[in-house]
Amino acid sequence: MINQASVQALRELLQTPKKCVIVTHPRPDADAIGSSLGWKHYLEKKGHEATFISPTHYTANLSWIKGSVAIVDYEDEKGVKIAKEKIAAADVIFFLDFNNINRLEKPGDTVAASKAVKVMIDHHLQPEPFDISFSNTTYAATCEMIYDIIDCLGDTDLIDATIAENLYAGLVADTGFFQHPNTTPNVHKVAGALIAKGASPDYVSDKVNNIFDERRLHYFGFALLEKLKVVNGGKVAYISIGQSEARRFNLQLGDNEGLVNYPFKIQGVQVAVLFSEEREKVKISFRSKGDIDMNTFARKYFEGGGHKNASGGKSTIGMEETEKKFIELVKELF
Ligand SMILES: [Mn+2]
Repeated sequence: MINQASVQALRELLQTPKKCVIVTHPRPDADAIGSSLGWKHYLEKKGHEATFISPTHYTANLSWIKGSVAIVDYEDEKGVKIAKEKIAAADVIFFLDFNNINRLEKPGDTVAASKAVKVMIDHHLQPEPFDISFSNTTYAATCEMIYDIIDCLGDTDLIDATIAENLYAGLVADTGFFQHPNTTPNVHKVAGALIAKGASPDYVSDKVNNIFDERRLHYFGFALLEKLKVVNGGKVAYISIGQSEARRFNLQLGDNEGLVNYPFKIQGVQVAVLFSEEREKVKISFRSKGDIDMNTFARKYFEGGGHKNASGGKSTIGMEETEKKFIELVKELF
């Protein structure tokens, strides 16, 4: 499953101690942070220097992940300075859990200009070319790929409880606690290996899952009671959150995480969507069951994309018009 030519190239590249930088996508999730920290800890064990730079802040509910204190935050003044130094000195830059340098936002230009060898490890569609690429959409999580790459390099002995926990976090998050269709035999194989290496499934699942404060749970209650609409004969459900509602509940980065999945609790719902109004656009999250392709739908109509069952998009025609456009176009999916 892992590209063996890329493994060989990586093995040669890492034969002597290297200065490594790891970057991931903005507003990183558990897979982005778990894979980046797991890979950082592995590289350090191999005698390399490794710095993990997050292009933006990450949500406080991920700060339990071991090693997160060392994350260099590019949205932080001190972080930018350190990041620029590390990028300038880097021999290798690893791109984890995304596959397009343009997505990096603020550090994008500095990273793109670097002469370092660029290595991408990611499971999303439509990658751009890198010096060394590990791109495979059959993987559920970048964390799962990291495990298999370490395995291909013959180094599973180096996976300690910290690395195991880092990787397990992304694995449970990106498979929805082993409930999404991407939960393959390999996912369970890797999960089993990580538990054997010291990852605690109850601890990690509790940390990933039970992260609300009272305000946020009330917000979900409000969204489900007042804002949920079911259309298309019960097959499609969506929730739209306006800016005034976001203010009312004092919404913070990451507060909408997971809300889009709740409509699937209704039997028969096959497409669930969250519209959230921002200053100049409406941000959209698309989710689907089975063969319904939200990646193509988001690309075609809402300037976005992602995976078949989970993708994102945006719209600049306002909330009301966006909802209308969506209700009309979503019929095509059935
Ligand atoms: Mn991922």
